[in-house]
Amino acid sequence: MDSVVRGACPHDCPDTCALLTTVNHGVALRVQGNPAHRHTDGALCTKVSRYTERSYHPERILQPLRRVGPKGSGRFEPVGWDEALDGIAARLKIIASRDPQAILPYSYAGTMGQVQSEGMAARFFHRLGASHLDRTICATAGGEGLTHTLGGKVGMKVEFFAEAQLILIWGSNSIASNLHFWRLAQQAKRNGARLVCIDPRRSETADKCHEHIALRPGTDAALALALMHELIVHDWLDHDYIEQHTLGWEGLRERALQWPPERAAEVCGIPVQQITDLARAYGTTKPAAIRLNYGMQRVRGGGNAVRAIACLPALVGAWRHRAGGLLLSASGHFPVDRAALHRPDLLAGRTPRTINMVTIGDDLLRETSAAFGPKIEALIVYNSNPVAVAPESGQVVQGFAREDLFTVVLEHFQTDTADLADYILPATTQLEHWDIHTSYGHTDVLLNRPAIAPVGQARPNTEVFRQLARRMGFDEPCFQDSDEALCRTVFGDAVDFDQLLEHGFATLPLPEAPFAQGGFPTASGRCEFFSARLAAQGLDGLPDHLPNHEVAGSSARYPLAMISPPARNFLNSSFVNVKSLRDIEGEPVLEIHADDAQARGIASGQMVRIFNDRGEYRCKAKVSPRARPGVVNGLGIWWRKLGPAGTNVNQVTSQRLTDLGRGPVFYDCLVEVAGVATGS
Ligand SMILES: Nc1nc2c(c(=O)[nH]1)N[C@H]1C(S)=C(S)[C@@H](COP(=O)(O)OP(=O)(O)OC[C@H]3O[C@@H](n4cnc5c(=O)[nH]c(N)nc54)[C@H](O)[C@@H]3O)O[C@H]1N2
Ligand SMILES: Nc1nc2c(c(=O)[nH]1)N[C@H]1C(S)=C(S)[C@@H](COP(=O)(O)OP(=O)(O)OC[C@H]3O[C@@H](n4cnc5c(=O)[nH]c(N)nc54)[C@H](O)[C@@H]3O)O[C@H]1N2
Ligand SMILES: [Mo]
Repeated sequence: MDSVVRGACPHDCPDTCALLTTVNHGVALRVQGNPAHRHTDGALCTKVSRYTERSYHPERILQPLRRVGPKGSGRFEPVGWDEALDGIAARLKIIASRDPQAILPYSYAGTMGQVQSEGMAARFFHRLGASHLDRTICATAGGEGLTHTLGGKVGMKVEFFAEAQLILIWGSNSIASNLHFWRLAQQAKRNGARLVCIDPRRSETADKCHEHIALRPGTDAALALALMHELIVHDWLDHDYIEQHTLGWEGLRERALQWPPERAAEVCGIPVQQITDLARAYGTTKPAAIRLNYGMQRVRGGGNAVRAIACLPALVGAWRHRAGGLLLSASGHFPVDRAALHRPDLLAGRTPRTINMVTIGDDLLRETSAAFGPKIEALIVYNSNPVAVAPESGQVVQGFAREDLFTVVLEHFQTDTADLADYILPATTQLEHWDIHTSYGHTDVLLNRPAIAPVGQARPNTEVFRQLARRMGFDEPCFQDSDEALCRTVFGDAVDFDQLLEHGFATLPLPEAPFAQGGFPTASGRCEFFSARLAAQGLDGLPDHLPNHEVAGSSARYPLAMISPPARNFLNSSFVNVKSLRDIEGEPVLEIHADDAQARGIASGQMVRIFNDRGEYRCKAKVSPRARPGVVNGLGIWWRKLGPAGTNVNQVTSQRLTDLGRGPVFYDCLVEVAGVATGS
């Protein structure tokens, strides 16, 4: 008899879908979207509808492995769990006895579950006194920009986009990376809404919008300031809203008046009329909604760009309507009890140094010094594939290849990172463990119950840290908590756990139009155009356009700007090894505009070198109108070992940081491209 188990999609995507897994005699037959969950609406993306292919993949790691050959040789031998855990604990103890800060966790959002991400792991590393990891690789520039302006990662309720009359899809390829939002946008379109896509790449989403504004990467703040200029000049302003619910209007007004559309058009590389038309539409259409996404903040000025854009809805009073305003991330709405879950009290007064995950390449190569602290001697990697996803991979690989570095990787698969491990520990997939999920694209809590027993000898991340804690002699009772108990701890009494057990999801009780009467969660309670907090740090109190670190046209040797947004059928570097999905993507490609291709004698299908001072990678060129002149698109994120020359796009990206949030600048990168003669 088949049974159906309620769960949640674990992947790093704004949609966080509710899943139904059909199980027969302990075997998961299929995974579907839960029709009872409104946002999922019974539909899944191609990737996750094949989740059972991932769980039962023939190449899944199903037992602990220990390195035998030299680092990176790829030679491992199977070991029992006890032997592996004893070996790891023994090594960590020796390092910790000198300085626990020489041990570093490295994790991101392989699973977004509150329990299998940092639930037990944070307790373990706090108790150990390991270095903190600054988890910046995706969203901190925009997150900080938003928080300085609106007070948190808060915004419109996503369902009301369906009622908007104008939607700006800004720095988001929604069809690829936010499919359930796209369904709402289409509903709005059918009701007469106008859709505008703001993106240097002519994405699948841009194809389906009424208008596409193909600005240069990293110029969004200039566009936003010019829109403000037009709102002011034409008096398309909601004076009452500005007066009642904002802070710093006079300063912002003065700043925006320095940005006539002609100036922004020059910076953005777009026609003046596109700006003036967009300003008119935004200033005169009600309700107007902005779906901002993280694609536009992976550049030097990403934080300021988000600040500038986040000012727009207040200027026109868009927040008054439930279908007006802006959504970048909804995650700030969730009342997660981090103190109870992560137990920072286990630090017991110690204040370990912090390592930024973006600069792991450089940091693994640093020696002990007063400024840096101890050399990194051990890395515990879980829920992440840094060798493929972190910038400037030449450095990252060199760091991971250090013979004296002790690396443990908890994984489903033999990733590029696992290749460089000392121990690989088999992790359970979402079908095999408990978890509880927040979302950054909607405001429902989802519970994930295990549908099947762990495959092979796989264990949940939590269990690995529980077992390591015991071997390290950490005897606090919190290391005994079961996964179900951890699930209950995440929200405490703030969410009815019995309802989650019964239905699989619960909707947070939030107002339909959160800022219709102001009430922003900032210090002033207003939308802060001017940030006293930033000014106190010696930074600009007002948002501004900050040019890229690597401005297009500034280098004769590297004249092309490169962005590297995700391929539709992968999720960052996850799923690259699922053959049916890899077959759809084909092989790594670089999209290049016909003019740029012609100037270099490059034809579609030809192998090219993409290079700068940081390195070089190779893939096939695709001459395509999806690329604008001067900008090439290296779709990501392939596993290095599956690429033609054993590298991927991050071979050329840089470890420089954003203006706010210490984030990465993946899309702020100059390169040159050249054809490779066949046979070379
Ligand atoms: N299918 C799929 N879905 C995913 C992911 C995936 O890898 N695959 N990744 C997930 C993750 S981790 C995240 S963070 C989100 C990311 O999803 P998004 O936040 O949507 O970000 P990106 O996909 O990085 O970029 C979105 C668009 O921004 C454009 N862009 C690049 N530079 C600029 C710029 O300077 N200005 C503007 N306006 N646009 C720019 C890119 O061309 C791209 O089309 O998606 C999640 N969903
Ligand atoms: N050039 C370029 N680089 C980028 C980006 C880009 O757009 N361009 N995007 C950036 C962004 S937005 C992000 S978020 C990062 C993403 O970087 P990562 O968070 O590292 O994401 P993934 O590459 O998906 O790797 C996640 C790994 O976790 C594993 N995993 C999944 N679930 C579990 C589990 O339950 N337990 C354990 N132990 N492992 C698990 C998966 O098998 C997978 O190998 O990449 C960044 N890198
Ligand atoms: Mo991300």
